[in-house]
Amino acid sequence: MKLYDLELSGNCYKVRLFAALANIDLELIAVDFLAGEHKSTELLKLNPFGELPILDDHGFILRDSQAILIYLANKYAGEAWWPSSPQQQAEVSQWLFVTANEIQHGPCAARLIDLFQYPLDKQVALIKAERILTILNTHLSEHTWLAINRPTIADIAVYPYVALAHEGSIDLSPYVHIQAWLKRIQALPNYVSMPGL
Ligand SMILES: N[C@@H](CCC(=O)N[C@@H](CS)C(=O)NCC(=O)O)C(=O)O
Repeated sequence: MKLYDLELSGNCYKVRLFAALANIDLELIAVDFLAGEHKSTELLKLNPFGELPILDDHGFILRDSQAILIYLANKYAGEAWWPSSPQQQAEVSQWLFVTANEIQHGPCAARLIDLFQYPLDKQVALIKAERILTILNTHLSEHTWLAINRPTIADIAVYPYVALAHEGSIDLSPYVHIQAWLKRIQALPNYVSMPGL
């Protein structure tokens, strides 16, 4: 199974991290992002959105890191990371959508501006980041994990851009419950890191 990958991407990292935690073998295909390889004809055929990560599971092509986590967990890791009950799936899913919205437009956007000079509004990103980090911190003051009282792909999806928030000049020190949760994730068996963490 191949992952078209960028080492510095939190979206790619969450797939690498989950694969490590769930003992799933991945062949990493490093994409030359700076040279714009993700927008090449060949890669646009795999993902018309021109984004990474892209998974190729023996010819089954999948884009979007949240969709990839669901697919891998469902197919290769099962109940442990992606529960089968509708209610539990919904509880996990609501955090996957937070990743694609509030996390993406908050701490992730702040990092894209500082690290990669993306033309986004830093003030807006910081306001959005403060809102989601406050909500997350409150949730984690009462919960060990984001959903269903155990580590799931919800934690893995949300983790990277929260842990990398300092690269968008966001200080996590006021968010003590988030900090404790980051440490719990880092203590999971087979945890792997990425540059910046
Ligand atoms: N919703 C997508 C977002 C993927 C995404 O934005 N990937 C970035 C790298 S972290 C990318 O390839 N960006 C290309 C661009 O901005 O042109 C996911 O979760 O995989």
